Amino acid sequence: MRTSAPGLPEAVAALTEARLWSRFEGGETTGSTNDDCRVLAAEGVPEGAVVLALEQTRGRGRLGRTWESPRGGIYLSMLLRPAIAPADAGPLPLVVGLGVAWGLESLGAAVALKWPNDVVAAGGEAGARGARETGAPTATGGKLAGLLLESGVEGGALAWVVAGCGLDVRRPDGGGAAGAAYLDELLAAPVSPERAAAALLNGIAEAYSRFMAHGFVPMLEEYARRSALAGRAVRVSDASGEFIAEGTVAGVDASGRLVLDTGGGDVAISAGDVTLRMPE
Ligand code: BT5
Repeated sequence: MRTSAPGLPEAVAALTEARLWSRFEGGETTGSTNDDCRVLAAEGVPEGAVVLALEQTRGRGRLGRTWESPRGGIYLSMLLRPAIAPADAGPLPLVVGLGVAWGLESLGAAVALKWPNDVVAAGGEAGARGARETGAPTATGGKLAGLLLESGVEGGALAWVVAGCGLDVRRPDGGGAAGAAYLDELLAAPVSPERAAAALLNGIAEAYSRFMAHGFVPMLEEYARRSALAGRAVRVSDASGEFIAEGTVAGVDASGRLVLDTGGGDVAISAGDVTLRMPE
């Protein structure tokens, strides 16, 4: 299943400072690093294993969607075994997202977080202005990275979490995925996929260890500062595209839920897809 490119796991291991990551696997091409990492989870491998690939043939997004995974990106999945109750795991995707943001910032990229699981190029005021002028439906920058967290519960406890991250590093020939952004285009100089992976792993380890030590509440401000949605008018829909709610984003709460001011009171949403409403 995995074809080994000598060097990818070793190269990333050598560049990664965080001690959380204890085992590096993978290679050039695989189906899905999340699938490979889930095998490790089922085998009882301890927390801290990382599976890497330079290309995926069956990259998965959420809800059965596809993650386009050509050469030029980096695809990685991390095995975590947080000793927390399943009910307390809500903030984990946001924690990992914040770690990805820190990692990308350490490389010099300006990024923002789009609840629940997207890391986008920072749009900022210029992006919002551009969207108003062109009538474009989104005022955030393009999607730079996506996260897919999967977990298993055994005997009422969270037994494993596989956190998968796909990062667009270099635009592939042919233009790339619709609405995607590419790390190289945000940086003064190109970065290797190995270095990008190590930066992500360092950032995620820092965010995860802070979360495990102190919980999500002390991280809320760091998250809010990078929010691509704060104050924006949005619509949230469920997996089948059915309307859940719309309103102005007030923030995220201690459980990682998106809080919307609907005009008739606040609602907190734990899962869904967010689209920005057209500026009026
Ligand atoms: C995600 O899903 O954003 C989660 C993506 C997780 C991918 C990683 S790669 C390593 C690990 N192994 C896997 O098999 N998966 C994980 P979602 O929010 O459902 O977004 C999917 C949508 O993003 C698609 O429907 C497209 O619209 C868009 N998309 C697909 N490929 C993209 C890309 N390379 N860059 C930017 N946007 C993309």
